Amino acid sequence: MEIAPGAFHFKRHLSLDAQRTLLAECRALVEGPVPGYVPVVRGGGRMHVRMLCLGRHWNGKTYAYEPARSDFDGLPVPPLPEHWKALARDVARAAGMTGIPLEADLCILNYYGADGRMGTHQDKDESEASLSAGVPVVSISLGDTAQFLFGGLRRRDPVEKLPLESGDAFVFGGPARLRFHGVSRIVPGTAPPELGLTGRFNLTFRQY
Ligand SMILES: O=C(O)CCC(=O)C(=O)O
Repeated sequence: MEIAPGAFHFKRHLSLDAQRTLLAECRALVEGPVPGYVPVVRGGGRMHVRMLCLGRHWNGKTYAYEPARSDFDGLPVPPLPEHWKALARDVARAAGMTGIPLEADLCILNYYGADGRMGTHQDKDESEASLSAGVPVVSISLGDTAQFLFGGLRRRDPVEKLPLESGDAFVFGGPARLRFHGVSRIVPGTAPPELGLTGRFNLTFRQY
């Protein structure tokens, strides 16, 4: 469903089996040798998610990408799995983003607990070439439903509230690439029981 020019919401895009597989991979990564962590951003505030970047690390102090986590523990960023890149490419293609295909080279994986949230922001730390071409961001959600906020190109523009449920994909590219967005809250207990997940994982795939 196209919710605005360049913005698409695919409900239940991933089957339950695909969600289960992806969830196992997310868990293994976040608990792995380069673990998820709670970033402290410029100004000293702690984010309300546990984050792990793959492919390139997003530094919350500089808002720049880098190969190792210089704002946290200095560990090198884990690679972005090839089959995750393919998944992101397929979702972007399903949105009809054929003129501006996504060759993701990074993914920000966020875990939201019951009190998880993310303030509205633009994803604008990718390269000028990627942003000006409108290369899409592909977001995939697993677990508890999030109240997703999708605004306009200016912070003061009206914001639409969209529930992002487990297995949903959301794509924003082209004219929507720089729209403000965020997560106001997580709805506890809404994950499919088969997943055995409390909270929510979100993966955003981007092309630097
Ligand atoms: O969790 C979400 O659905 C949005 C995540 C997000 O805005 C981001 O990673 O920049």
